[in-house]
Amino acid sequence: MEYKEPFGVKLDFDSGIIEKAKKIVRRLSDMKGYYVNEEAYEELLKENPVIYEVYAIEQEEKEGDLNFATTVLHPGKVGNEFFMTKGHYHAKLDRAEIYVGLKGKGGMLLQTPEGEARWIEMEEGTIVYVPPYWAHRTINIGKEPFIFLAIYPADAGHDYGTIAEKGFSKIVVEEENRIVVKDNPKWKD
Ligand code: M6P
Ligand code: ZN
Repeated sequence: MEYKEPFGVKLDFDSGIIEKAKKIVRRLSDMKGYYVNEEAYEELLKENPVIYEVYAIEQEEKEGDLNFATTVLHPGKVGNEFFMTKGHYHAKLDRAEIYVGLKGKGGMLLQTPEGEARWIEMEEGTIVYVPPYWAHRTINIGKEPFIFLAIYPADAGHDYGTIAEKGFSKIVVEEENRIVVKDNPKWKD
């Protein structure tokens, strides 16, 4: 039997950076079609801000193993819709995930394949259980970076296509200084 080598790595709670992790940067230009207000999207595209960074320590896609990653989701809005991650189902749909809020104010939108949605607010110390089959997207509803840790099966995989095509049934926007979760006018059933 060949055993893998255990290891410890340092997570900087302030910046969200995990040492030795693979860094993924997602800019606005990576998210065409994701936000409802296309005019606001095109306008902000002139600046093409970084929406979020992911610091991931990933293993081979094998059953039983675990990956983990932090995400630093920056504050901002496209029109009145808060900055968010792409969101995904797991390629292996029945794989679950755990999120731990580290910093800032945000939340998670979850959705079943039938489009039934849930919104769970997150802050430092909030642990969110993402059950099997639920798509998940995080959203920054604050004025500071929203930082969280995610732990997920190494063989879960990411299915971005379904969300890219159909979106989530709900969107999270600011209306009269309030955070409102409402029906997505572009949601394709
Ligand atoms: C979490 C995990 C990662 C994911 C990241 C960004 O850290 O769920 O697997 O990649 O968030 O979210 P997305 O992949 O939807 O852009
Ligand atoms: Zn996931």
